[in-house]
Amino acid sequence: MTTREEREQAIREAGYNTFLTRSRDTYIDLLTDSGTAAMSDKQWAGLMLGDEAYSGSENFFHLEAVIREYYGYKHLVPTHQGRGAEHLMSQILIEPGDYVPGNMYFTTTRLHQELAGGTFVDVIVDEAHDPMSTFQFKGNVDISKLDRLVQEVGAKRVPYISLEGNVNMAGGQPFSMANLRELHSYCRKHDIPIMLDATRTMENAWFIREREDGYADKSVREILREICDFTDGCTMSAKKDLLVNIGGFFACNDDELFRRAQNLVVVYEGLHTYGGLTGRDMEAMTQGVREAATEDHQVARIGQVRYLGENLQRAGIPIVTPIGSHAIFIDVRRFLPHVDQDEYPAQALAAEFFIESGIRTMERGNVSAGRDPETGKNRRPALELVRLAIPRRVYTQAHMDVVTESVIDVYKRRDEIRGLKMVYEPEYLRFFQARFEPIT
Ligand code: P71
Repeated sequence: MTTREEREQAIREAGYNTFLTRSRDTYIDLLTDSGTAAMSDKQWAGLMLGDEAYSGSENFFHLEAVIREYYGYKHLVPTHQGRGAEHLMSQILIEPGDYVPGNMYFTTTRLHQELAGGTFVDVIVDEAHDPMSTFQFKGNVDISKLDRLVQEVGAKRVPYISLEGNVNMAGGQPFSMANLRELHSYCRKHDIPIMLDATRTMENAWFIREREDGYADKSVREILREICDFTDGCTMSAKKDLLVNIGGFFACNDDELFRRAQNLVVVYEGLHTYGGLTGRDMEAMTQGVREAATEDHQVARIGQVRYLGENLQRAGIPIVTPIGSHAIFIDVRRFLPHVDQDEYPAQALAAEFFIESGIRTMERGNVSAGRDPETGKNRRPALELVRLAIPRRVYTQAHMDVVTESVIDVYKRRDEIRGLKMVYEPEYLRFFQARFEPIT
C-alpha cells in the first residue's frame, strides 16, 4: 500500500503514463493480461524438465505435437513473443504497396504490417466501433467491406486477411463460426489466405460455445480446432491464452511459407527449434495449451471478468458491452464527456485510477491509435477506452470488489478531472513511453 501523496508523486514522475510506473507502487495490477498469469503446479514442474540443448530440444517436439493436436497446424516456428511472430509473418507475406485487411487494428500487428510496406484496412463490422452496441459477435468481419477493398485494389494486392480472435481493441469481442465460415468461402474464391491472430482464440471458442447455435455441446478444444481448420496459419502471443510469462509462435500449413519463416527466425529470434525461448519455457507453454482448453478454466476466467463488469454496470459506470473475456473497458467518452479527445481523456483517467487507489490500467484510445502516417494527425478513434485487464488465475473476487469501489469513487468526482498534453512522443508505439503533463 502507498499513500495518495506517494502515488501522486509516482504518476507525475512517470509522465502520467502507467507504462512508466513501477510495479512496487501498484496495488492491483490490471495493466495487462499479458504474461501476468500464475503458472500452475504442472507448468512449474515442466520448468524442471527443460532440455536446454541449442538444437532439437525435446521441449520443442512436445510443443510442436501439442500445437498440431489442439490448433491443427502442420508447422511451428517458436518466437520470443507475439510481435516476434508478427514480424516474421509480415516480412514474409507483405510486399510494399500491399493492403492488409483486418478485424480492427492491434498496435504491434499494424506496425509490423506498416514496417513491411503494407497498409492496414479495417474491415470489422460497424458495431465493433460502437461501445454501446450489444451485438454478440462484434469481432465479425464485414465481408462487404472486405469485398470493397478487394474490388478496389485487386486480390493480388491483398496478401492475407488478418483475423483476430476475441478482438482486443474492440473490448475482447468474439467472431462467430458462421462469420468465419462465410469469410473462408469468400477467401477461397479470391485466393486470399486467412492468418489468425490466435492470442485469445481459446476465449473466442468459449464465447462461440456460449452464444452460437449448435455449439453448446462442443468442447473448447473442438471449437478451437474448427476455427483453425478454416485458417491457413497463425501468429500467437502465448502470454495470454496459454498461461505463460513469455513465449509465442508462428504456425502454418504451407511448406514454402514454413521454410521462409524457419529461415528468417534465425536472423531475429534464434534457431528454429527455440526462437528465443528456453526449453523450459516451451515445456510450460505445452502444458498451458492443455490447461487453457479446459472448460473449468474458461468458466472461472471469463466468469471473474464478468463479475467485475456486472458490478460496474450496476453502479452505472459506462463500459463497453457485451462484457469481453480478458478485460473491462471503460467508455471514456461517456465517463469524461467534457475532455476533448486531443487532450487524451483515457490517458488522464488511467492516471486518475492510479492516484485514487494504486490500480494500474491502460489507455486504449487516441494515444494508442497513434498518428495517421499520411496526414500526421492523431487518429482520434471512435473508441476512447481505459482497459482494466484481468490477469489469469491471480486475483480473487475480493480484489475485484476493491476495483469496483475505486472506479465508483473516481466516477463521483469525474467533473474535476482534466485532460493532458503530450510533452514527449516517441516514434514507434508511442503509448509505451510517451510523457504527459496536466493541462492547467
Ligand atoms: C496486451 C498486449 C501486450 C501489449 C502489446 C502492445 C501494447 C500494449 C500491450 C499483445 C498482443 C495482442 C494481440 C491481439 C498481438 C500481441 C502482441 N497484447 N496480438 O493486450 O493482444 O503480443 O505482446 O506477446 O508481443 O496487453 P506480444
